[in-house]
Amino acid sequence: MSDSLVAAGAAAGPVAELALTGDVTRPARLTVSELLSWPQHRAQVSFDCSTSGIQQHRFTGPYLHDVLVSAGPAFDPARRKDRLRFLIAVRGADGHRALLSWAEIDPDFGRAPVLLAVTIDDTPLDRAGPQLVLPQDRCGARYISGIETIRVDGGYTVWT
Ligand SMILES: Nc1nc2c(c(=O)[nH]1)N[C@H]1C(S)=C(S)[C@@H](COP(=O)(O)O)O[C@H]1N2
Ligand SMILES: [Mo]
Repeated sequence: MSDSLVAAGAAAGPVAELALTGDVTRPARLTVSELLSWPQHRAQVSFDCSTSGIQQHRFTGPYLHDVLVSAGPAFDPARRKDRLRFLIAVRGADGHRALLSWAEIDPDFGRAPVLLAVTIDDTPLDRAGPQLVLPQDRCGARYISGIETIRVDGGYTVWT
């Protein structure tokens, strides 16, 4: 990249960082450009918003499942039953939050092709931060943008 483009990027503001935390052996802080190191997938989606109506977008990015597996979730990957109590809590910089279950995105269970998008409609999300993309959702509310934190949780407090 040319020096002028680097300078333009810097002038437009700092890049966002996503914190990957919770019951994982390798917690991480990831920028959008670091999310490009996982295999990239495309999704063309349509979702309904109660305030703005139907929206259609194209997203690219890694599977959420691939990124979370890299962080080393605290279960035995060989034992399918062990994964069923795990939750994934996603929070945007504005405080908007939603939960997924681990089983929802696990290839052995719900197999939902959820993306951690790095582009929306060909626009990079480096400064805004990644966006959750759930092609299986009819409603847009879980398409959390500007993701700041993803916490993998073994549900230890839920089951007490
Ligand atoms: N961070 C964040 N992401 C969010 C929301 C929000 O309030 N904060 N709203 C959700 C809702 S309700 C919808 S329908 C989609 C699209 O909303 P938008 O058109 O406001 O982007 O984004 C979702 N992602
Ligand atoms: Mo919405």
